[in-house]
Amino acid sequence: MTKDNAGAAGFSMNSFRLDGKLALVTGATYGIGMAIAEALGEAGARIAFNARHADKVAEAQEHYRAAGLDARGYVCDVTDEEAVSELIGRIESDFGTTPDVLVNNAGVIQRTPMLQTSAADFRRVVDTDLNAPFIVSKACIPGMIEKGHGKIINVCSMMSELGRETIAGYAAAKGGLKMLTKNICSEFGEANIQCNGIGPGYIATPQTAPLREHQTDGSRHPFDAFIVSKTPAARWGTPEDLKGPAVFLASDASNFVNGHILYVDGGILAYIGKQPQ
Ligand code: NAP
Ligand code: GCO
Repeated sequence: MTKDNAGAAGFSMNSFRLDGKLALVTGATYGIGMAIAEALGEAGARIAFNARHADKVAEAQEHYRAAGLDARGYVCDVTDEEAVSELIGRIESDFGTTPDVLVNNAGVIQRTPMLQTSAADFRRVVDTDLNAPFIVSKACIPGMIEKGHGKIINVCSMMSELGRETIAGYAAAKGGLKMLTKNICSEFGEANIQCNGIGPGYIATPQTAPLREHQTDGSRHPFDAFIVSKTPAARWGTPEDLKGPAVFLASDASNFVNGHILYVDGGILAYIGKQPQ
């Protein structure tokens, strides 16, 4: 049995370590992507990360290095197939290898009623949240096949399962990302590549800040109170809550987990919601 195919017989607590691995985390200049990159780095991986804004990439690189992590940032828009191909080439040149782990985290959202959402707006969200994970996965899979192993983690969403007003493009993209995850699982499982999703619940990041802003009278945003009532844990998640699940799915400990969406939502998807008092 090769190391890459170690099954339950090969398990030890070191199975959760990522020493010797290179992880690419897209959109990791803040938010969930930064938390996941931190976790994979703390588990021993070298980190490559990207985003669109050079100043934020530089700040994040300093953040990771100050935390003692071996990280290198790149300016790259994941919707640009040519730029992504160049990114993987630069990573291979800089690190001497291609990613063992890919986290498709970069994402955007637009909250407008569907009838006020242009086709261009819809396409822009789908381009980043669905087409880009396809593009980046396609750029990383050949290197994983050559190595005989690989881990792809797609950052899905509760909206991979549920809809909500004003986010038609986002929900459509995240639903598609769930199925892309299952398809990559199906097509590359034999190459010892595991592709799974992480489905965060409502997490306190810049992306959800508009849903948590206090009202002019000092009261909580109605959506804030709504989410707390819908969550058994009675709180918003934090990026920290995603660290353990990400390390698990990136490590040998999950070598027989494939095509699975691991929801990290405090139980929202299981709960009808607290009844009004
Ligand atoms: P965020 O705070 O808005 O951060 C998004 C990150 O992605 C930033 O680093 C951003 O940097 C980067 N990015 C955006 N578009 C990009 C592009 N085209 N190319 C490269 N980088 C890009 O979002 P978040 O809340 O951390 O969410 C991260 C992921 O988790 C997203 O896929 C989101 O859909 C998903 N998610 C979030 C929640 C939540 O409640 N927060 C829940 C479920 C799922 P630049 O803008 O500088 O490029
Ligand atoms: C929204 C939120 C959600 C979260 C997340 C939930 O407007 O409903 O932004 O979509 O980002 O995807 O899992």
